[in-house]
Amino acid sequence: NIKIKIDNIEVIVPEGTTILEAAKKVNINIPHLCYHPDQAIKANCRLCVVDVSGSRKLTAACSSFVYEGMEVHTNTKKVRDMQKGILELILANHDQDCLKCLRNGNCELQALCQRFNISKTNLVDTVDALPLDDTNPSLIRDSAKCVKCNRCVDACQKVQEVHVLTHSHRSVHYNITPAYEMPLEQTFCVFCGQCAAVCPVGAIVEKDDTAKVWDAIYDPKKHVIVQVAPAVRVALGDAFNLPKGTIVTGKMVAALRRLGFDKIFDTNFTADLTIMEEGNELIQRLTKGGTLPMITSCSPGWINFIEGRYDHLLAHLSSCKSPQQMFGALSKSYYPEMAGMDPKNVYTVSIMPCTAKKYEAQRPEMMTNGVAEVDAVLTTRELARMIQSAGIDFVALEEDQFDNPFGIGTGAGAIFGATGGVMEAALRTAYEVITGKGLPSLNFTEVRGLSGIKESIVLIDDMELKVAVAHGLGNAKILLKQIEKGESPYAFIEIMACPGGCIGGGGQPIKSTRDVKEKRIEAIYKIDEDLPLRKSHKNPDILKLYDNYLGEPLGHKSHQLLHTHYHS
Ligand code: HC1
Repeated sequence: NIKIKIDNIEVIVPEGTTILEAAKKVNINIPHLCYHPDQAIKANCRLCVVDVSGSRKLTAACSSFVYEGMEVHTNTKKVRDMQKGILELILANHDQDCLKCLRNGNCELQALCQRFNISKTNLVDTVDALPLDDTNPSLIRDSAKCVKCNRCVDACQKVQEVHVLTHSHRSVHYNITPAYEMPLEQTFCVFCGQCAAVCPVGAIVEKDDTAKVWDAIYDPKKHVIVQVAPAVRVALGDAFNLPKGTIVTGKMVAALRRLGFDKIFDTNFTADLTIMEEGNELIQRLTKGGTLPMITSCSPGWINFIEGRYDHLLAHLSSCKSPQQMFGALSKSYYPEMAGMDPKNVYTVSIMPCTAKKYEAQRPEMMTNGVAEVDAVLTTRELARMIQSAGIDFVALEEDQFDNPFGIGTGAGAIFGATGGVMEAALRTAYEVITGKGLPSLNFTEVRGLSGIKESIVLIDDMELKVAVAHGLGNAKILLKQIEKGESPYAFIEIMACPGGCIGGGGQPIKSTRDVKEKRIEAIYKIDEDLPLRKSHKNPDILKLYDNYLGEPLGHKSHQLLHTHYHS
């Protein structure tokens, strides 16, 4: 361990700790923009400069490691003047129309300017921006707001290995952009939104669809129903300053009712339905032959990735639509039929942790009876803004419950929201369906947690089923390369585009750092543990749905409504 002094406070930290991290230990928050706790050191914004005794120059705290006896001063006049100067330069190159920005109130640059009492820059406005990129359904890039911190580039290149965002030009013309400054739509962007999740300002944000949803709610001819994804309920509370990982299911349903939705349903229900279809598809491929390993298909960022980069492996994908789209299909078929409504009057909204879900809902394959299955997708952040804009005191709300017939989700549906959850849910069902016996333990702990790739061998009667889970597209690539070489030892693979699974989705409240993800994952498994039903094939409403409408898993009607195809 190493002993240093920061602002005359003694700190003892392990060797290899940076000054910035050491300062955090004693609650000194050194200003920074490019630093992100889950990313590699970049040291390009230089805002974190500090004065180290004995050094003639100021030192970047994010990239300098502590040494025995070091004395650091974070708050001298020289340091503050330098930090203020850097901030003013950044601000001079930044669109300052904060009222129009989705990150207003949750912007790291805004917070730093407030901290340094900078209300208006005296420097000449040097914003020299590329046109706003709003050509795709998921994300908006506004280079007039970019602070060139490179966090998005890191997320796109090092974590997701998608390599769309990169640098262009030099010096004052330096920019962050896709190659040749192309709009995202024309690139291999998968719309996962991991760039937006780490952006400190409003340079990359979700496409805001809240106005569309308000219009539908106010339209007396529309019957507006909403489904909520498994991972939203463990993250929405962040937007209302609740402790990270607070489970807010009941309050969330109450808030949706107050917003004016006619019915509030649970995507966990169609997550259970996905398991019925996908589990049976796996059993069919295992017993009757079919492409193995079979890979899950519910994460649209992942689907965009395989379609764009690994289209020769498309046969490995399960043909199941995602739970969002299974819900959408039922909402325009079974639901209006049951309620005696014209499907055209049903307006279906999804609340998702994911920006790619906006893209998924607009795919031409996702139409039922000639109408879009899902009419609008809002991210968790957009839902939070709707609740705030309606003046609802979220924390004070009494808990409410989902409506029927899509209101019951089992624990297996709930855990879809965390990496490994789809695999665990599928194994709970596949084991019992194949063996006809009850599982000795429902918890497949080997596929849980934040390791990049997890694997497990499950014994089903005398069959050894080898399975793997990857989250984050960089990790997915490793498993795909094995398949390409014919060396994959697995029968079934779960892939989720976002690190941590949906709890770390690109549309979740900012920030989703590793410690926050851990809390959300804990909350997801708590929901599962506390539910009386924890296996999809035991969901009574799913069984009713098959009896009354679908027939059997993989049957004709299921194929029509719940399965899809992929293309390059
Ligand atoms: Fe997900 Fe899924 S788990 S993809 O992460 O399969 O977005 O939460 O809704 O569709 O259920 C997201 C979450 C979500 C789907 C389900």
